[in-house]
Amino acid sequence: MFNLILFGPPGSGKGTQSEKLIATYGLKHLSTGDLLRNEIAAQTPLGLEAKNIMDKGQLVPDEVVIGMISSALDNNPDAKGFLFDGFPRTSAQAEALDRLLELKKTSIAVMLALEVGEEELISRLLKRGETSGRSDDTNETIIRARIAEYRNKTAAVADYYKKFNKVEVVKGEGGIEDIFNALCAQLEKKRQ
Ligand code: B4P
Repeated sequence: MFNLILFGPPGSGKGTQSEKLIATYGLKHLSTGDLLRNEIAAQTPLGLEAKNIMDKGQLVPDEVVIGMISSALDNNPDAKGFLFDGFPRTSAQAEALDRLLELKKTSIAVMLALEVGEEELISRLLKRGETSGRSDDTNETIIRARIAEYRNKTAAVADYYKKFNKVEVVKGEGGIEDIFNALCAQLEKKRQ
């Protein structure tokens, strides 16, 4: 089993690059952002609670997202590997993920970390907000709050995986195809 984390701030291209990586490597895509938006669309109690938090640009509680990932792992026993997109976003989530994977006798092979400047992130997300219908993309104050959450709570997750020598940094600015090729080159190194 080959499991990878695609990491980076909001708007760094995680969702965009995940689509291409899963198509190439046949991995199961697990995006906590998508799972939460599915709950919102279905108007479940979890979705209603999550929408309030996401509309403020804050992170949803750890136990909620860890529970969603745990179920998703159980529901995909035949996956040949997972691509985690937008998860883990806190140190507690990272530790929980390690435990869940250990139960399945597997682990994270690599974290690919996309680096993008703050003004580029804001401009990308505002542009997506013009068409996406995502309420967290239309307001610059909310976008800045999401980036602050990333700096305060999520950036440290990379330090956690650095301890195990699992982090590869890739520049996330430029053409989508060029960034994809750079991600694949790092991924291939870890598959050997
Ligand atoms: P996510 O759904 O994870 O969304 P995101 O980080 O905002 O976006 P992503 O990084 O995937 O977007 P992409 O760059 O592909 O999270 C949303 C919210 O859900 C969070 O704020 C939080 O509240 C909650 N949440 C999710 N997971 C959680 C967790 N684990 N714990 C707690 N809360 C959680 O795309 C951005 C735009 O850039 C697109 O329009 C794309 O077309 C464009 N783009 C991509 N690459 C480009 C390039 N190279 N050049 C120009 N534009 C590019």
